[in-house]
Amino acid sequence: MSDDNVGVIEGIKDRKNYLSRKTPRIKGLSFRGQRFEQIIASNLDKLFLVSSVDEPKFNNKVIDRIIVAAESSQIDVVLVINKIDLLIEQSYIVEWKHLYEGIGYKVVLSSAAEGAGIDELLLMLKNKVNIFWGQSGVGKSSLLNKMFPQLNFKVGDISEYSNKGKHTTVTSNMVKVSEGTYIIDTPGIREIDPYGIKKEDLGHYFREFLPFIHNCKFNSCTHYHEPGCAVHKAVEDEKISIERYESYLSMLATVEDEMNF
Ligand SMILES: Nc1nc2c(ncn2[C@@H]2O[C@H](COP(=O)(O)OP(=O)(O)O)[C@@H](O)[C@H]2O)c(=O)[nH]1
Ligand SMILES: [Mg+2]
Ligand SMILES: [Zn+2]
Repeated sequence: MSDDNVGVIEGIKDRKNYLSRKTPRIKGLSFRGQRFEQIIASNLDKLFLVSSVDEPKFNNKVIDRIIVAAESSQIDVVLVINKIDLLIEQSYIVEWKHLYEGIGYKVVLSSAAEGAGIDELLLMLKNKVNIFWGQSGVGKSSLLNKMFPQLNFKVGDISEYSNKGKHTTVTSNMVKVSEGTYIIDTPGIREIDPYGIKKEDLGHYFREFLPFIHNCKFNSCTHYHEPGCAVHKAVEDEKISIERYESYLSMLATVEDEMNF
């Protein structure tokens, strides 16, 4: 602040990375069907991708979309699977955990209700700028409150996920929790369409595809129906999981739609 109480910009720091999405398809945020880039947060060290085993149901497609957003922005991802206190049968969640660990992501099983995984998360976010992202209702605010009770974030606001009209809010507040440690909660972000991803680049954001991509017959291979596709072959050989490949194909379809409007 200057003497006369007017803010003065003293410098603009370079953005090392930023997370963005396509603006939702609603009046005021899109124009004749065209959607723009909306920046959610910048200069991030880690993205905690929060999901839950139930309420809402574990959804790997949503997870993979957020991973693509993070990978395309070069942000480190930690997958958090919350509400493990609701698990009756452990095994299927453990299989998902192994799948993502096999690709190279850290996976934390947590329960904001019972405290599981909290210490592990606290260690991971120390001295970093961290963003918490994931579907509404998975327990992002609850986990943050459990780790930092002084935050007192609002929990379980039904309007966040039942009121479909309410997806314009992307106000995400950054909070300093200790020297060098920052967290950003992301309330009310329902729609997660990564912005500006070309169909020929999409495969690069599925890490486990990388060792195969260069063996595809065509440089511009989209790993869908092209002959001589090494990614497709790797799926057949069970070197790439069918679940991840299906996520890839469903994203590929939306990328194509956007380009053809
Ligand atoms: N059983 C259970 N419920 C949880 C857990 N974490 C959060 N919840 C509940 O899930 C609902 C949504 O939590 P909230 O933190 O607001 O989710 P957010 O939208 O991701 O921030 C609330 O009713 C919480 O009490 C958990 O670990 N176990
Ligand atoms: Mg919340
Ligand atoms: Zn290919």
